[in-house]
Amino acid sequence: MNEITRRHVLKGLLATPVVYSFSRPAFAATALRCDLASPGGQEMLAIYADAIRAMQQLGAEDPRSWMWWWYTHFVDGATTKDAELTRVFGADTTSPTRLLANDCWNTCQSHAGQNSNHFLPWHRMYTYYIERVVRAVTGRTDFAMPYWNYTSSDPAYRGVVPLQFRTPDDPVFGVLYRANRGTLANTGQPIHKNQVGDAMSIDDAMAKTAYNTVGSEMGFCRTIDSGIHGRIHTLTGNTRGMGAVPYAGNDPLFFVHHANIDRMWASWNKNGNKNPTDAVAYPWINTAFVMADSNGTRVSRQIKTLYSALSLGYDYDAFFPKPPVTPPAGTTPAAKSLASLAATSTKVASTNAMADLAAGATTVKLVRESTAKATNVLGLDTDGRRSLLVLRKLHTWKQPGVLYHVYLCATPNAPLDAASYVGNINFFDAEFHDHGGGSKLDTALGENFYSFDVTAHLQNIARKPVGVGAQDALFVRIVPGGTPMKDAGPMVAQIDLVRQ
Ligand SMILES: [Cu+2]
Repeated sequence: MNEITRRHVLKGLLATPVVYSFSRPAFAATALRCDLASPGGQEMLAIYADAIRAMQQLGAEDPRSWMWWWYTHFVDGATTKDAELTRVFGADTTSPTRLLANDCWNTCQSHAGQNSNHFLPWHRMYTYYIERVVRAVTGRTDFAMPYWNYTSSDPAYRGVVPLQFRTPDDPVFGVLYRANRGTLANTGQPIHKNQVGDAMSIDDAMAKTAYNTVGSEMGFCRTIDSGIHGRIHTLTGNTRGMGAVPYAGNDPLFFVHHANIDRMWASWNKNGNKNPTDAVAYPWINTAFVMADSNGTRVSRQIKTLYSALSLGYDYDAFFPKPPVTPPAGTTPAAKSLASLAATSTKVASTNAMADLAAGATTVKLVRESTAKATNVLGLDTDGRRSLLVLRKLHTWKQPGVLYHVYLCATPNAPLDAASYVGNINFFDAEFHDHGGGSKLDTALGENFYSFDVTAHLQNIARKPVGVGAQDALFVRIVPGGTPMKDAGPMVAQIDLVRQ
């Protein structure tokens, strides 16, 4: 810590004294998590800043320290969990706190090979327990984690990192600043400003009706995880911050971002969508995660006990509405159950080479499977099923720091216009890292894929005079939204066209 930083820390402490208190009665009423731009949210943000200042002064061996909570997500990418356990706790491997650290650290789900359905519950538990630590270290038992409303319809807030997170010299809020962010993020510009489409939209996710993946179609959990969640990470932080899993938990933006992610889940449930409860079909709902409670004790919770914010004792001041239901053109959704759709999932085309993404547009050819029926436009049929473009096995050596925009075209040089725009992908959860067990590439990446409904795109191609070529081949074009980090080496190993 340099002198200037140290002075500000001290000044900040004087401005807002931190009270360490464990004797107050537990907060009983429902805690209301608010938009951090609201008056109540601003008050909570100051408490959050006080807490981080206090937590940063505690050593990593303390389950209330900032480092403990950063490491619970993932240990500093410059070192390893084992090395940090030894550095922090010494040679004695039997102390209860060390054993707890061993159970807690590096457990973020699902960015290193775990079941992708774990993403929402693990992060709910993580945000919930750090909220309790904030209460403990500040004595503010009324604290509720405010959320960063980057999805706000107000352009002054949409995609804009709140001012308090980018004022390094502020005696109270300076602690929320991190230099390891993108320029747009730390200068208060919309982080999605250079992207095509609307990268802050969550309509795709909110329209999902299944929590988990069905056939080749992403469910709600995966759509949030690899969609808006990954986009916010990629567009706010760099390879030493929010943009990379091993550093993300060190940016105070992390928890206000995840409070908003959690609000999306609570909203999706409030809109009538159900989390899986059948432990035979979905055995992962009994999986338990371990974290430290605010008094340093070990807590273990099964996923199915994390389904309801209200039963955990908190609520939100506002929710996302259900997006208007517009069944994709050419489908007969009413007659088909999700299970039957999954059972009839058929691959009709695939790429025969991996897509190594370049600094400009990368074009890959989708070729009709020999077993697939010949139709007027590849993948377009009248059997009532939808056509999904599925991008699998994303990998990068380091975070490229940009979104990639995907287009589906009839010819390799077709214009990259709104009609051919499919959506965006990011590589937040595609960077190889090891949870400490020496896991290999395949298992470390886990279920890492995107699927986009391209039925309307194919119908659009069919309306144009594209020639006979579109019967046998289509072209996927992938374009970075900005200048990717050099030597990141992002790739998509497999792209398929699936009818489901
Ligand atoms: Cu995250």
